[in-house]
Amino acid sequence: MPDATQDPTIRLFAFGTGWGVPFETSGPFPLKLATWLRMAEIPYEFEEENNPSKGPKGKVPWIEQGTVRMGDSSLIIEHLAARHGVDLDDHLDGAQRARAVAVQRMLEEHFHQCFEHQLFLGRGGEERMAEFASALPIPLRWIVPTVMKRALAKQLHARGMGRHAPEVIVQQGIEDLDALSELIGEGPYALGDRPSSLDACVFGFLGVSVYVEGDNPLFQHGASLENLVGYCERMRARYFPETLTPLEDGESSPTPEPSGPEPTPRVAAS
Ligand SMILES: N[C@@H](CCC(=O)N[C@@H](CS)C(=O)NCC(=O)O)C(=O)O
Repeated sequence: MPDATQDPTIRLFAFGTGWGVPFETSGPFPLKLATWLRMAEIPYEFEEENNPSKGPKGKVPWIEQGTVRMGDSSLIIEHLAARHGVDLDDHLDGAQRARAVAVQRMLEEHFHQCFEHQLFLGRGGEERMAEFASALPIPLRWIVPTVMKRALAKQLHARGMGRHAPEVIVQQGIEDLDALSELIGEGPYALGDRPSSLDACVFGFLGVSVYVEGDNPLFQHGASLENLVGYCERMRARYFPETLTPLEDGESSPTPEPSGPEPTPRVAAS
């Protein structure tokens, strides 16, 4: 096995966060990668970068580590898993692995389009775009919203999703979330009792959906699915504990969840 202990620290480049998402990034693929790194206990430094075109694939996330520059969350995970000798899936059987591929494709190839559409072109999209742009220097702050919205609409149209009416896009996203809710059930993880790499992907997408503030119908639907919110809270408590509000003096400890090994923490209002 290669010795990765002397490797320089991984720098993870991705969009920053916003609209109530309590993690360092509000991008699903970046949150997927950050989650996987935490699950694999590989340290990284987060670098906010709101210009994906600087990355090797023109998308976020990407990593830099010494002379290595690499884009695409799945390829990065594959590379780091080999380099660090990590296998989060060694306990899975064939059917679980097949289910993982199907769920990952649903989220990354289909739900992602509904998500992006609603994030910036759906209800509340103008406000979220303005919040995103407010982190940029002038004159980019004035130019980027129009350019980004146009590029996103063009991309979604080319892929077919953007040709549907907004209500159809919302409905299809809701169907994905409902399917995920059925598949996960009480979990406690995406494939049962133990976490696997699929959890990085599932949490990447849910973590940037269920905490979104406002009255967008897709994100509100996610927030209404109790088992998915419970799942996010478990993942958050286990892998992103710094995002939880510490208990005040005299407050009682968190109540353990009957179905899962992790406690349900009291969370910050986000
Ligand atoms: N297959 C890529 C997808 C990355 C991706 O779509 N990233 C989005 C943000 S979550 C992005 O960079 N969008 C900006 C753009 O397309 O210009 C991965 O797994 O990393």
